Amino acid sequence: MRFGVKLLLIASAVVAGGVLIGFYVANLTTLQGSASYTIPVQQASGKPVVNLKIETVAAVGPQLSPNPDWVSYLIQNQKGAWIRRTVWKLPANATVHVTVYNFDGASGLRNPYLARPQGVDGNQVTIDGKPATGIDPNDASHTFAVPAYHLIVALPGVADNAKNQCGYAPCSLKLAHRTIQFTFHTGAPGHYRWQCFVPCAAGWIDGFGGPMQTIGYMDGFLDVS
Ligand SMILES: [Cu+2]
Repeated sequence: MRFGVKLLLIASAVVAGGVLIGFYVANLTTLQGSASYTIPVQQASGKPVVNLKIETVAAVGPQLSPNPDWVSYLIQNQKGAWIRRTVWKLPANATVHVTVYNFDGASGLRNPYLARPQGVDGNQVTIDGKPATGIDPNDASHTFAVPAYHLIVALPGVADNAKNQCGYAPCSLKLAHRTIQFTFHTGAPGHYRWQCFVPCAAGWIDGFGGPMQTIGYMDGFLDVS
């Protein structure tokens, strides 16, 4: 084979490989349930205020995902339904009041430092109505973290022996859960990653595969504009 032909074949193979990788990445970020959800905005003293209601579940269930056993975040839409969307459109310079209902048990944090809330008002949260500036790292079920905002909140888990635990999501508030509330502020417009840092993906290598690295489950984006 002539050198020129060989070179052309190699070049086409490299381009084809690149295109396939591109499709793979696009698939991860678009097809895996990453459609965005626009959170309704209210105004208080002329400033945008958003109420974010989310739940974290041990198993997302067949109703909400082709991967029913995956651990997941869900967001409540305006009709009160829990939907699997983790890309959230938020206004810039807004106050965001977050309520997380966690239905999952504890997995524990690898880094105990992450058990102290940071990047939220007063660097404190309320847990089941009581103010807290940290939790036992072993009790962490998931974290809500926005690295660009230096924001991290560890969510304590439901006790192993709790009655009425939720099997498959969507989980009703009548079932055993923890309620974690905090407030943070969006700044300039941008596309900010958020994610869980607890190795909560049971059955995956080191607990960090599958739902921990797929948009639409344990991570997403804040689209601030
Ligand atoms: Cu998690």
